[in-house]
Amino acid sequence: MFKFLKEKIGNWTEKISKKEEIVEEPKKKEIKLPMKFEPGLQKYEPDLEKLKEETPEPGTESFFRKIKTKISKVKISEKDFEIYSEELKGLLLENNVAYEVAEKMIKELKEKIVEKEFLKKEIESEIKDLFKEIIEEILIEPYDLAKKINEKKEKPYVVLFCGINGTGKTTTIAKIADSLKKEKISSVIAAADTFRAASIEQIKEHGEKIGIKVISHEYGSDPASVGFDAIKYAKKNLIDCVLIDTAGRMHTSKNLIKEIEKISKVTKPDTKIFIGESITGNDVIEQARSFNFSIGIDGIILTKADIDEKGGTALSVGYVTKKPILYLGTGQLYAEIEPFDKKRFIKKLGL
Ligand SMILES: Nc1nc2c(ncn2[C@@H]2O[C@H](COP(=O)(O)OP(=O)(O)O)[C@@H](O)[C@H]2O)c(=O)[nH]1
Ligand SMILES: [Mg+2]
Repeated sequence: MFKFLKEKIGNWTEKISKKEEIVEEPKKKEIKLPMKFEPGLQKYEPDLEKLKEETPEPGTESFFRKIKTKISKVKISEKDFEIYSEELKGLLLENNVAYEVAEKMIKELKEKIVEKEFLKKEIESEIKDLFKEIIEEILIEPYDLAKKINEKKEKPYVVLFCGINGTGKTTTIAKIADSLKKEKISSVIAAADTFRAASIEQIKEHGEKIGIKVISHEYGSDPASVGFDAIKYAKKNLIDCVLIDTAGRMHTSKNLIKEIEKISKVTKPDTKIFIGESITGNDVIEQARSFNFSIGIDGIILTKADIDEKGGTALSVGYVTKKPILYLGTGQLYAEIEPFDKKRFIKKLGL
């Protein structure tokens, strides 16, 4: 994904290290005073004449002991940093890192490297490590959904999914229901997308395939009451978890946002998950921000990570909303969802 970064830091540090090189001064040679024996005084005293002969002029090569292994150090000046950080910022933006996140990363990198000395041979790996550190701090540690469900005493645990059309909500809900089932957590799906044509059939088909009950009403009916009925069904049948699918709404549409606010009010979810596409970059950040503003999201799932070559969305969306990324969708099959793992993600970025 972020392979460009690896290359960038490589040729960036190469340029810097060519530009400025501090060769550490070798230690001053200890000068031993030549002594002469003065018979009259019966003692040794410094032979000042010999000393003058032996002492080379300051600045000549032999004045300092020449050490064989030169220690080359590199210092990155603020001016150097400004030039290369502009390039780096451009690259981050091109790779779907949001502007404010790119700025923060560069500011932190600046604090960590400007006017600091690095060993020339280690500068590349050190900058990469510092960059990794910054990314690790930006990403919020995800919580474990199955653990949360198991920990809730009064079942069912209610999960509300939101996001705009076509991002993969319905597919992801089926994936999650399937993986919970494998962990011996029972669930029921609420087909609360009563708006989009064929949405109820689509979720019912998934339900049949994975063996999960789907509660549905008619098209055009109130989605909040579908959610409410699914919760009632779960209570009655001792089902651990209710997964509420909703219609994809544009985050800019006031009416549809009002509708999801109502669903949220009626079903009182234990967790609200925003689903976005990792390939959409800045748009997904705006969507997450506005859902977070209207219903307050708790976590994020980014779908289509299998076709995302950039990787910057994951970095930005969590930072902007201050909410963790819980899973990455990595394909269309039920098993193609993986818990978000910070270390693995950073490795995938090529750092
Ligand atoms: N490649 C890929 N496709 C996905 C992923 N998740 C969902 N999709 C596809 O995205 C399309 C829209 O998915 P859907 O679940 O109907 O989106 P919804 O409108 O948000 O409910 C479908 O064709 C899915 O198969 C994913 O992780 N990777
Ligand atoms: Mg859907």
